Amino acid sequence: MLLRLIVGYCVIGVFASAAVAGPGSRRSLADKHAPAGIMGDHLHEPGKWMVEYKYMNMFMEDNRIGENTISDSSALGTSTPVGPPGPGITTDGITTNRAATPTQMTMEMHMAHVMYGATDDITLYTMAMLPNISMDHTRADFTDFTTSNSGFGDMAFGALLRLYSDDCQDWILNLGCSVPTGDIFETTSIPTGSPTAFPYPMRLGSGTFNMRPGITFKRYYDWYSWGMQFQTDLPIGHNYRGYRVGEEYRFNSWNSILLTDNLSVSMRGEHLWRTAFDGKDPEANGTMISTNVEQFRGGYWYSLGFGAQYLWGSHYFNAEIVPTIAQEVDGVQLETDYAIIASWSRTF
Ligand SMILES: [Cu+2]
Repeated sequence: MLLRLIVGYCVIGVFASAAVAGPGSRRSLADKHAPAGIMGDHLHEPGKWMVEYKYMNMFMEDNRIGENTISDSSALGTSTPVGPPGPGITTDGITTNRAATPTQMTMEMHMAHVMYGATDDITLYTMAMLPNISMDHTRADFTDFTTSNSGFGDMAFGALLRLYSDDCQDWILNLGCSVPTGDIFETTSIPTGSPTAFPYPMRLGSGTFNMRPGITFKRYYDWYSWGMQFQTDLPIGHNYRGYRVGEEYRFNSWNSILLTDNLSVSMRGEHLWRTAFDGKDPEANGTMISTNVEQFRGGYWYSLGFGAQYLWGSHYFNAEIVPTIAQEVDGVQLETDYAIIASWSRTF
């Protein structure tokens, strides 16, 4: 895979403009930001603002146990081990999806992002999120229903600190966090006829304060750049409904190639690890549906991002398509197919 990536870049590189600017203005060209799926990778000069609108839509279809796709009918009433079988891991099954199984889900997210350069070495940011989640289901009698939920999500903010920079590279520490502004107490009457709590993945927030530390490295060359980032999302304590969402750990690496000063293309690889939920919401009945099982939220996902960036004056466009190419879920969960991410930003 790595070899293919390198060969691919060499081919693109032949077509790359030889007349790109020197290292002095290197951070102001089309690859100045990381691909669209990455946050917290760049700083702004003191007194400068950036506003950004970012859109994401993630598509999930079919159920999976571990690494294997299963049919909708075998997802109903499945007895599934807790975690992938392995040395020291119990294979005692949890029987779930007795009432219904999810078959498909889209998670759309509108994000408003503001950054401000406070000093040479510190940039502050905040981000508001509006998730819009829709899930299709099949009942045990094979009738279908769809539930959806949308509203204000958890608000994120933090500070980006420059650890080290020279002519062509940056080390940036992200001291980030989120606050529980997303509602986790909404109900739907669609599946049962009486108000029932939304299952875990359809709730708008985590219900907890989360720490989100991360670290980014970026290096620029004449006509290309690369970077890597380790980013976490760590809930603190339990929310008022008695549970804590899983921890998230993401490792990303990417390359961007300048085709001209104003246009670049990028490729990114993302490893995502999620842990199971802890505690339990007493209203989440895991035997009825798998999206209510705390142990069935963790796993590992590997995705690739193919992106392009376009700089037009002070306007910056950044888009990516992100297929998930490998995943191993704990228990039975919907599988992730792909996401699309697009943003417009402006600095002034
Ligand atoms: Cu910015």
